[in-house]
Amino acid sequence: MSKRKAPSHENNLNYDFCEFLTELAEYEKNVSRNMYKYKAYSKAAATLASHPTRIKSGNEAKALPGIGEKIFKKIDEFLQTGKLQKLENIHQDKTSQAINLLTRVSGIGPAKAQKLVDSGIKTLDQLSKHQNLLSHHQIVGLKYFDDFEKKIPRTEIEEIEKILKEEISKLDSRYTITICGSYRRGKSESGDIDTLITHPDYTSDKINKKHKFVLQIIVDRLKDCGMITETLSLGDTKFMGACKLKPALPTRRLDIRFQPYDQYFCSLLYFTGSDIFNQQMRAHALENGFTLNEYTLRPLGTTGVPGEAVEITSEKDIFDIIDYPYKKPVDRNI
Ligand code: 8DG
Ligand code: CA
Ligand code: CA
Repeated sequence: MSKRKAPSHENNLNYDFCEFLTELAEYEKNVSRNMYKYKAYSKAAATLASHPTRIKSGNEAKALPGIGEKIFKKIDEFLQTGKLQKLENIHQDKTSQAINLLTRVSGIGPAKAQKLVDSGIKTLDQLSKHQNLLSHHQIVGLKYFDDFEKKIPRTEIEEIEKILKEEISKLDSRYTITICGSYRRGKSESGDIDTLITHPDYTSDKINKKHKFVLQIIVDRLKDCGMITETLSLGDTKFMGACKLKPALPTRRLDIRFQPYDQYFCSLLYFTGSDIFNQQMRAHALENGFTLNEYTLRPLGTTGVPGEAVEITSEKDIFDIIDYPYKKPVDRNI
């Protein structure tokens, strides 16, 4: 994934709070590695992002779900002083700075970043002199550090989409290829290219599960035509890599998922996001007795054990079944 960012600015009257809460969340995830606190800050940011009015005091925020004492005090501090002392301190801290920098390299997670910092590596220059400590994914991530942080204009993704569709349909015209993520949500630029592929012959039941080489064949085809230039990782259903449309353009991050036909709509919904939209929709599903993930929607029995996957024939089906108002992809930008 591209690195997590604050909830979208659009229609968000509490954007500045979301921004500092997301930064605190990132700090907890990357530096303290406290996933509990990370989730608490992320949840608070998501709540404020979708709140229809501007929050005027910590006290007002307190009434909202997921806003506890620590967070409403921070909102007050921010409203009164225009900043947060905790973040000011973090910005001054050399170890935090180094960990934040290193985790921006694709493939380097918080634990790896901490290890590198412990062994004295704090800059990209130092990192490039110690590539023996890195995996293939991390070496490629470092090589394209600048390129991978550049946003991809929508028009470029449109061209890439056309080529992906042309090339893959040469293998078999029955593949469905959809670019998801921020592109499907109508954004004018994206961090990477999230491609979802399915085919009616591949379903999740045992007999049709044998799609081991399908993604490999697709990736080979895209390499042969010059589109895919790097592989970060390749499994049966998930490819992470890079592509390049023209020599003069940057190398772009490309993710491909190959998903069973019967799970296509849950995957489409998940892979379209946004991340925060997904969290809210999954929470709503749970309140209505369903568990929703990137593969299936399943009812929860009285004991809380998920039942058989519900048959889904469209993205809208999922909304209808959990009784959530339908939102078009462009309205999922939270
Ligand atoms: P961007 O690339 O333009 O920055 O935004 P994006 O397309 O929304 O983000 P992404 O990081 O590429 O993720 C694509 C979708 O995957 C995202 O919109 C929702 C879904 N997703 C989650 N949670 C997670 C997660 O933890 N990791 C990844 N890789 N994807 C996630 O809902
Ligand atoms: Ca992605
Ligand atoms: Ca994306």
